[in-house]
Amino acid sequence: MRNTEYFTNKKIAIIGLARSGLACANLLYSLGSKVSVTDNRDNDSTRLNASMIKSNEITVELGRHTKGFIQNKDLVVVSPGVANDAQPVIWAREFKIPVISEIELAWLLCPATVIAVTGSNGKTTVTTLIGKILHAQGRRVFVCGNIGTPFSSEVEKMNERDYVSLEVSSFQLEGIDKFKPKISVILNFTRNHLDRYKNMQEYLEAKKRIFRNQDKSDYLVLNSEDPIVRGLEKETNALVIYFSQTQKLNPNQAAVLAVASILGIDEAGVLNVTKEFKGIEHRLEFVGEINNIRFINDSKATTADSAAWALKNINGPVILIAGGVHKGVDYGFILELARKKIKQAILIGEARNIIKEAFAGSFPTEEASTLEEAVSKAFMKAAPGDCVLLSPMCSSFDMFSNYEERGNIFKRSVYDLIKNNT
Ligand code: UMA
Repeated sequence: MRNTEYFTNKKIAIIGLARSGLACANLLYSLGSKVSVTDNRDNDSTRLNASMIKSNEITVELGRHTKGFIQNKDLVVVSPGVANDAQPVIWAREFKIPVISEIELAWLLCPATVIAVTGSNGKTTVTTLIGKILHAQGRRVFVCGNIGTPFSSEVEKMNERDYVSLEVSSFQLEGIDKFKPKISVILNFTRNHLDRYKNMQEYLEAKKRIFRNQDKSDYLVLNSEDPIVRGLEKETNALVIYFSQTQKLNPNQAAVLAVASILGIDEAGVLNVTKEFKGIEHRLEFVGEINNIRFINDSKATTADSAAWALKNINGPVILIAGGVHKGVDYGFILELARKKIKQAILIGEARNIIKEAFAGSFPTEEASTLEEAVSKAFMKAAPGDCVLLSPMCSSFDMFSNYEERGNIFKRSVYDLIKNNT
């Protein structure tokens, strides 16, 4: 790692004690910082994380944030799920304490070559494929970030010959200062996160921070078919490389090929990996089949755009399970496609009434109070040839800890159905 001495003896408050907060706390403690962590939830998951903190010298505040906890700190590190207008962030600004995001912290320490991938859809697939391609070339690569494993939990293991394939979200980019990837990728830009941003422009401004510090020694890989993304060429100092889908390659694979060419890897090196790639967990993941009824787990789809991608890629009538925390997006814009594909929707979570209204008159909807109940209702409505698809279009936090837990519960319910019906 580099710059480690900067953190020694610094008083640092971390906001949020989920995956990112826990990783930051343990990392900073090992660098000799005086660490404290605050989380406004006091529940099983924050208590479990508190128990995984390396030392009782790290102070933990659960169930609330207090001003005194932030006061007199040298630095505040925020978890991605903590918005810019959260009370402890406001206090930090009042006290003129610098506030950075978890990826900025890891970046400051990172000696490796960083390839950062953002966009509204496809980030996880592209980040994973870049990792696999580098690995196949015998290079050591860490695949982390928004994909699930915090950057700050991996950085201690890295050296200057290594690579990082880093999925970055707009939330993580909000709190960067010096973050400067060697290669940045922007896949696409569509409606998302309007619960956090005032409008699409504010969301785009956050995404654009991925290339804000890049210079002409760096690369920015842009989707030439996305009108908003294409236009970003004017705003960067990095060398722009465009990608577009071809008959042979879908947009994600085309983006990966562009990154590979910068890294000196030829097309064969990419195709060997993409042809073997079975996809990622919770993204259009085939779970099982009963009486020719297929079950697909697309729990990672937290936007209507992602659900639209799933619908386009599935053959046969769909029984859709959707709902969760409403992210302020308009579900109506997928209606044309949804009417062609969806036979029935089963709605769960906080957003169920909003989605029900958006879908009214297009196809029947029903509600379920748990995901298990939704799976069993969907199965009862399905006929041979149909597909039961969990593609929620919403975040998971009203009913689950994260989308992985939601996907795992879906899969478990399907496995139970298979056991009882075959
Ligand atoms: N909290 C406070 N005060 C607040 C608000 C929240 O204390 O005012 C607490 C919450 O109670 C919670 C913690 O802060 O305990 C927030 O944690 P977090 O939501 O940042 O959760 P992590 O487990 O650290 O997960 C984060 C990313 N989560 C979000 O961006 C919401 C994960 O992305 C990421 O995988 C992980 O870091 C590791 O890098 C998930 C995600 O949903 C997949 N991302 C969004 C998306 O893809 O659409 C952006």
